[in-house]
Amino acid sequence: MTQQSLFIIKPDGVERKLVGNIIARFEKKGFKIVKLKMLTFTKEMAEEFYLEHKSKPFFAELVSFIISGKVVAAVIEGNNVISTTREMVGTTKSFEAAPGSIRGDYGLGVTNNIIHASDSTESFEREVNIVFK
Ligand code: 3AN
Repeated sequence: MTQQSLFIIKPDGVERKLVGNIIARFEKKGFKIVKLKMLTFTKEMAEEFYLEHKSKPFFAELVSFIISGKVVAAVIEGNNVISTTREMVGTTKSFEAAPGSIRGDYGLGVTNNIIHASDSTESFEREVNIVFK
């Protein structure tokens, strides 16, 4: 099923010069880049983006990290792209993520875990409206 997903290379990924490498992984997998941009999140955007985590103890840290530097956001398209992208990204805690996944290969922590990717069609639609509006 052809669908779209959104990924965001977080400030740690940009700072560590992993942008080209990460985009290349998705292109090599066969996904098409539909939209691509570099931006800096405002606090308002970040709070809306992470709304589902508002009550969590790590919310403030999450928001301050995503606004701490430039990010690269992309919409990609392809067969089953949402779940395949999540597999390629790896589990939330970088130190537990499987070798071969992006977080497993490059991630250092939980907040600083290199990349975000939409986890469902609903999340994709909500997120793309914040990042590419
Ligand atoms: P994922 O990005 O793997 O889908 P979510 O949606 O559960 O993870 O969490 C969103 C972000 O919140 C994560 N990428 C991570 O940066 C942060 N986060 C999640 N759980 C924790 C935690 N226990 N402590 C600190 N930060 C967390």
